[in-house]
Amino acid sequence: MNFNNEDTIAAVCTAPGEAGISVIRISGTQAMAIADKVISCGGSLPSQRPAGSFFYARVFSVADGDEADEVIVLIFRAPRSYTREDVVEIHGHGGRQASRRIMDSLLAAGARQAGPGEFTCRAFLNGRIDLLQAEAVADLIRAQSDRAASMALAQLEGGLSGIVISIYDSILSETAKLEVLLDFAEDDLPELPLPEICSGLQAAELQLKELLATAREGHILRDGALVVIAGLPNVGKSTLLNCLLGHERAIVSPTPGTTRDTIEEQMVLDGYPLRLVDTAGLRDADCTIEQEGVRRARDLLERADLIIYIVDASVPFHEADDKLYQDICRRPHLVVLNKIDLDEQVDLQIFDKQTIIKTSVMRDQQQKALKSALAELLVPLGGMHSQLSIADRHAQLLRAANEQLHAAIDLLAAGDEAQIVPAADCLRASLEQLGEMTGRVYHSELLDNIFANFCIGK
Ligand SMILES: Nc1nc2c(ncn2[C@@H]2O[C@H](COP(=O)(O)OP(=O)(O)OP(=O)(O)O)[C@@H](O)[C@H]2O)c(=O)[nH]1
Ligand SMILES: [Mg+2]
Repeated sequence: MNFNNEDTIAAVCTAPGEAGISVIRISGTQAMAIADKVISCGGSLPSQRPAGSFFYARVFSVADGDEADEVIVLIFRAPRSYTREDVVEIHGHGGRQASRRIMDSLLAAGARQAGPGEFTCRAFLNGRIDLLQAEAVADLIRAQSDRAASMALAQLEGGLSGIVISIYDSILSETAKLEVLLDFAEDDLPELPLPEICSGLQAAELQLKELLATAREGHILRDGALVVIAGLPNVGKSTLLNCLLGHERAIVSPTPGTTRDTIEEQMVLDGYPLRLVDTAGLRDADCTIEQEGVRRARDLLERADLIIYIVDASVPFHEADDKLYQDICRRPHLVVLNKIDLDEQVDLQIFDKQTIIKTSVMRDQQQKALKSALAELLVPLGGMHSQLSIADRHAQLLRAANEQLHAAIDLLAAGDEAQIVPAADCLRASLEQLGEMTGRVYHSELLDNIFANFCIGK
């Protein structure tokens, strides 16, 4: 990506399409000068208006002087703006044409089209937010559910940064104590305060582990819990998918083996984003297409965060059911005993009573109980325990930081002064990993990876 941070950038910040207004933002040292070239606002120039002012204006094309749009303009002056640069925000009419005409004028007047996330990248580089907060901006925009949005907002307001900085500072202060010891000549070493340093480091290790324990929660809220509907053919899997979604997404028929491919849809249940997948009925199929469907179903079962295992109550329990259930019961799961509107034939002995919901999906019986049982199972997976949600990038860095920290504690635990140098090396490596989380330490490839996932205009 390699943004040139000297350029003055502009982009449409609102989503394209029909809407009341569209917002175009200009940021950089030339923001006011460019605004002066294209915006007419009565007697004065935009650059003469005070910070924080907003006013009615017209935007004109630099090329031919034609009017591009009738707008409201907001003035922000560095450093009191999103990017900490001079920013001019133009609120024009919605729809594609008005915003395109304004952008054409701005580009002709010397602005450069902003890349994805470039405004937020500048906010980071100019020290207004750290990297965790920058990532939270993208999380908030992309949040699929109320809970995910709350988590992102807490992170944007510095919740996660505060904890990471506090762990960083604790390790740094113990490292400083070790480094003081390194300055003493061997014979002049004071009494070694290693037990005290070790217990300071152990407290930091505990905090690190607590943070790592929220990784699953973060994954569920960001990506959605992978909920896989599985069972033998013809038990009502596709009927259940349709019922949970509230529309006829999958084909339902009395012919066993109807669903071949996996069918994935997104939904929100009780504030949790879900990736709900209907699968092919699990059996030893003769046909190669169905075999592939069954292979895909098994592959998804391996990756599922939660399995909905459906059993047909109207047929005697099948040996294949037993085998399947032995695998599934070790994972987070819910057994749905379907078709209870028919004669109940199945023997329930093998199931854990706690996890069974008896229903007739087709007849719309017990839908509420089914949904609340599902929501209850999602709580321990992504349960808002901590108001924190770490992403994969954070989890990797935390694991690496923890390994180094743990190694340092092990080295120091013996109280041997010869281990002070290697322990200090481990602690510095641990600090480096934590620094990458907040962006205290960063490299351009890291920024490219993070901001490439942003939308243009943010
Ligand atoms: N009586 C009764 N029939 C049901 C119920 N739920 C589903 N069915 C019927 O059972 C048959 C199979 O339903 P599907 O939803 O296609 O079953 P499936 O598990 O997706 O089947 P495959 O895709 O072939 O593996 C259809 O004829 C449904 O109408 C129910 O609660 N009661
Ligand atoms: Mg089906």
